[in-house]
Amino acid sequence: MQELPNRLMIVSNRLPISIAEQADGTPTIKPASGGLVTALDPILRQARGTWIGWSGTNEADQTVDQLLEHAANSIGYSMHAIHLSQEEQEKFYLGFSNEIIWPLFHDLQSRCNFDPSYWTTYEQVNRKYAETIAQHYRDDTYIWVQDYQLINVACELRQLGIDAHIGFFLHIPFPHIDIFLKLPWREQILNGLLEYDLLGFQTNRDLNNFLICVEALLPDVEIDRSGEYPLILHADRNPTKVGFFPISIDPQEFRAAAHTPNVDNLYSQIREAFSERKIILGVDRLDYTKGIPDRLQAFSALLETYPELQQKISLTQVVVPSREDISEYADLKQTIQQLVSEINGKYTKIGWVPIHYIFRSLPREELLAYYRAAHAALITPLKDGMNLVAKEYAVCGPDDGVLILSEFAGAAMQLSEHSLTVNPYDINGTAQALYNAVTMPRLERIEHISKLRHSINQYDIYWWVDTFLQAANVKRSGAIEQGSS
Ligand code: ADQ
Repeated sequence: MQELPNRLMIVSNRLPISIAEQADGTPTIKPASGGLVTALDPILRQARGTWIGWSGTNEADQTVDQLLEHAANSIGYSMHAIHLSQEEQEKFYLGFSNEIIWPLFHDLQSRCNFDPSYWTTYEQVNRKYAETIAQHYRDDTYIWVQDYQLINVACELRQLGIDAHIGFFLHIPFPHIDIFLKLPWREQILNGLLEYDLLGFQTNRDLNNFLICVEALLPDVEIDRSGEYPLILHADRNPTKVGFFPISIDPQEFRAAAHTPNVDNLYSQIREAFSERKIILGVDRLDYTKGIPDRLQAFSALLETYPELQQKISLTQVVVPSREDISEYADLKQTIQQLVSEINGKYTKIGWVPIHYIFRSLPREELLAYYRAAHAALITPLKDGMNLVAKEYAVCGPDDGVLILSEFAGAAMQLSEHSLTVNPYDINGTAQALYNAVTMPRLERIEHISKLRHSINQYDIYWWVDTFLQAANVKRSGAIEQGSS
């Protein structure tokens, strides 16, 4: 019987920290918050865990390594930084990851820049991650790699002769075969994924898309569908187990954080500022997948079609700056600004501005206060792996709030029955859903949101971690159970 791993190593593009400067200019480490970190924290502590990722700084920086070493005691697990040169950041992160995989996997192939030099750097940086993993890996470690920037890590590890148990979770969608076929490195990406022992997707749709691509492009593999999870069998390597594990949030933590005196205060200020008006809320990273321009147009169509709603409703759109070094993102920022000013220019009346546009990362308390104040959330990505904002609003929003959700968000697979689902490309259909949201009887709204909360309580972030690790045959304690494949 082989020796079974009992340590856990998480590998992600970025480490769950940021480096900030103290008043005297010396750098210090701030632990990041967020669902993934919160859920993995206790497990990493129990399992004498390690987290490997890019620190966010340029090149090798000894200070970062020293800071991380010191932080290990207070954080409870160790962290090791990958250092990336400027060129690597450009070609691996902005290039292959965010100008090829990101748009293609979100069905937006026209936004891809298939620059051949990106692939070489992607391979090279994935090798760098693998080399750092190899330095800190022991025979009893389970390695769990996160997301699309690191697809090739298992392949690089195998080339280094590491025969570890390795799992991978894809946070973004997996596209339909007609789209995937456009990728010049399609076989390499599929073969890279098949070096993992367990592959997790957000939804059944993503999983099926992946299996169809495997069947079409890799005729030498077989798929065994007889067990709980499909198993991809190869002639010359370990089988790959595949499943879908919809990611979630910690609803208890969100509810508690949304009901502190500070948030109460901010909530009252928002509600007072908007007086009796209905508040519709959009919250997104700056990204063309989030459907922000189409959403603004839908709001404009609502005001046009139902003029009686003018002065009675406002859209608050929060956009968090992201990836502005890529021209597509800088262009999107312009488009959004232009649309906001056109719509506001057309409809604003004394004491009423239709769209409140916030372009910055809000402090968490303010974001939670907006969730609480909003009568409806308008979440209309053109495509999204999951979309956690939808779950956060359902949990923190008012007891009679309404969730309007794109049918192309992974979250719709779980939440569509109790939300108003829309095709985000359908401007008039989305406007109509908005009208339905603000005219829906209160009891109906209460019933729907309580069902959404029930589902999110049941399938929370801890359920996600547990289910994935169980599929990997890893117990919460970090020990791999006997018989893992
Ligand atoms: P993202 O594309 O970043 O994540 P999302 O799931 O909506 O999208 O998560 C955004 C997170 O940022 C939320 O937790 C939200 O609270 C936070 N946030 C949003 N606006 C903020 C603001 N103004 N200030 C501070 N924080 C803010 C990717 C995939 C998603 C998938 C997640 C997790 O694209 O589809 O759901 O990973 O797997």
